[in-house]
This record gives sequence, structure tokens and C-alpha cells, in this order.
Amino acid sequence: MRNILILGGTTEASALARLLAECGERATLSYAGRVDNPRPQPVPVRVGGFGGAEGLAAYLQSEGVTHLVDATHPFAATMSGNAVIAARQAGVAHIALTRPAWRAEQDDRWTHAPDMAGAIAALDGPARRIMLALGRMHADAFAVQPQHFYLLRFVDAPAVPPVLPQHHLVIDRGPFGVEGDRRLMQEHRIDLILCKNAGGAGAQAKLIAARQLDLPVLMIDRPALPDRLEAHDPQDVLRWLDHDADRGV
Ligand code: 3Y8
Ligand code: NAP
Repeated sequence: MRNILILGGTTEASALARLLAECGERATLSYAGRVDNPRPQPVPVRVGGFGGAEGLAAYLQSEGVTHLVDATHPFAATMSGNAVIAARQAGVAHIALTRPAWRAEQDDRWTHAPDMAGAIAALDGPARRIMLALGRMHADAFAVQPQHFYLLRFVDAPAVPPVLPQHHLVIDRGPFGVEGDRRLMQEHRIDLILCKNAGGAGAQAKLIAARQLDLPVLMIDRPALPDRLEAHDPQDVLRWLDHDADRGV
């Protein structure tokens, strides 16, 4: 009997959990514990870090995990690096379920930043009205650019208000819709969208809304990730599992 661990926190991870539950597979979905009420899942859930790559390797062995699926967000680089190391140490089959990066379409007005620091530096200059679609963990870092108005969107209400002097905070979780994102941008007279190249459908609405409103986007490119086997669709993960079964894993 296979025993699958999914490192979750994305739309694709939830889709895979549904698929494995429907197939009667034994699977556990793991959350970091970043938000108060993560989405309920059709498989058992565990919450919290493992204690680095060593902690994850020990977990894989103690729980008898046979297959590790890293379905974390493309910016969860530490978790993804740990997954590759831990799977190798524990001798567990490993695949990443990730989504292709978004690509600018014709007429899109994108500029790129290599990372968070580059995005902050790119905001030098006169005041603008920016939709900072980065979530809670990085918002305060933009306090070094206080001249701008920031539209923020967090999953949970923060214990301490954001330090940004001019901001409006929306508490909401995705997946988001184009109409809602467009209305938000118009209501707050947004003139720049700043986001991560998350890929996938759950956060794409703001890019479509920006296109409709002919607004510029500052796109933070993805961090480097280790070489690993990758799938872009939960069905491909099922095929990978069955292929392993054929090989008697
Ligand atoms: C805890 C678990 C599902 C998964 C849904 C996806 C889509 C909706 C869009 C915007 C961008 C952002 C943020 C975002 C989206 C999906 C997906 C995605 C972006 C939940 C969830 C967890 C998190 C963590 C949270 C981060 C934050 C990032 C908000 C669940 C809802 C900005 C990423 O407050 C915090 O500490 C939040 C932290 C990491 C990034 C950040 O730096 O703040 N996601 N998001 C996961 C865990 O504990 O392991 O409740 O479902 C999941 C989802 N959020 O099953 O339907 O697949 O990406 N999440 C980004 O893309 O830039 C919002 O506002 O337009
Ligand atoms: P990260 O920086 O790569 O990970 C930092 C530490 O958090 C990891 O070393 C691990 O702790 C713990 N961790 C991360 N993901 C975990 C998981 N799924 N299960 C158990 N522990 C986990 O990760 P992050 O960017 O903070 O993302 C955290 C979670 O939010 C992930 O599940 C990710 O999929 C989700 N998410 C992130 C973003 C984003 O923009 N980063 C967007 C959407 C969803 P230990 O070292 O102690 O094991």
C-alpha cells in the first residue's frame, strides 16, 4: 500500500488531494501553518514545519512514506530544496507538482524584478498607487518606499497593522476573480500591480484585470529551484505513481 505525503498550500495540491482520495490512495497533506484556517482537505492534514531537511527525512522514515509530492508554491524555495534532500536521504520517490510560470501576452505592460529586494528598489521615484499582491509576509519590507499608496490583501487579519503609512488592507483568500480584482483596482485608483510569478489560475485574475485596464505589472521572477522531476498536472502525478507500481516500488 502506497503512503503519499503531499507538501501543500496551493490549488494544485488541493486538486491532487481530491484525486488521490477518489482513488482510495493513502495520502496526507502538509501545511506550514501560515494561515489560521487552511482549506479543509479530503485526506488527513498535518500542520507545521518538519525541522529542516533532516526533520523531513526522519518524518518520511518514521511514517513509512513511499512517495513525496512537493506541491508547494514556486516561491516556497526552502521547502522545495529540503524536499529534494530529504527524499534522497530517506530513499523515497519524489516529484514536484508545479505550474508553468505566467508569460506576458501581447499588449501586456510587464517589467521584471529578480527578487523581493529588486522589486523594492524598482519603486524608487514619485508616489504611485500600487496593488501589492504579495500577501502578509513581505508587506512591511516596502516601508522603505513610504511615498506610495499600497493596496494590500492578506489571508488573515494581522495581529499588528502593516507599518506602511499609506495603505488599504483587504482580508481575503483566493482563488480570485477578474471582476472583483478589476473593481478593486478601479476603486483604489491603482496605477501599478506588483506580484510574484506564481503561475496557476488561483492568482491570475489580477493579471487579466490589469490587461483590461491597461495597467503596468511589476513581476517578481521565480527563485531558483533544485533540479527535480516535475509534473504540471495532478493526473501526471497519478501516472507517475502507477509507473512506480509497475516497477514494483
Ligand atoms: C497556507 C492554504 C487552495 C490553495 C489556494 C495558489 C492559489 C489561492 C493566490 C493575491 C495573491 C499569495 C498568498 C496566494 C494565493 C492560492 C492558494 C494562493 C497569493 C493559502 C493557504 C496558505 C497560504 C499561505 C499564503 C502566504 C502568502 C501566499 C497570499 C489555504 C490560502 C500572496 C502568494 O498570511 C500569511 O502568512 C500568508 C502567507 C505564504 C505569501 C506571503 O508571502 O504572504 N500564500 N495561502 C499554506 C501553509 O500553511 O502551508 O488556506 O488554502 C493557499 C493559497 N493562496 O487549496 O485553494 O495556488 O497559489 N497566497 C502569491 O501567489 O503571490 C495571493 O492577493 O493576488
Ligand atoms: P518556505 O519559505 O519555502 O518554507 C519555510 C519553512 O516553512 C520550511 O523550511 C518548512 O519548515 C516550512 N514549510 C513550508 N511549507 C511547508 C509545508 N507545506 N508543510 C510543512 N512545513 C512547511 O515556504 P513559504 O514560502 O513560507 O510557504 C509556506 C506555505 O505557504 C507552503 O505550503 C506554500 O505552498 C504556501 N504558499 C506559499 C506562497 C508564497 O508566496 N511563498 C504562496 C501560496 C502558498 P521546516 O524547515 O521546519 O520543515
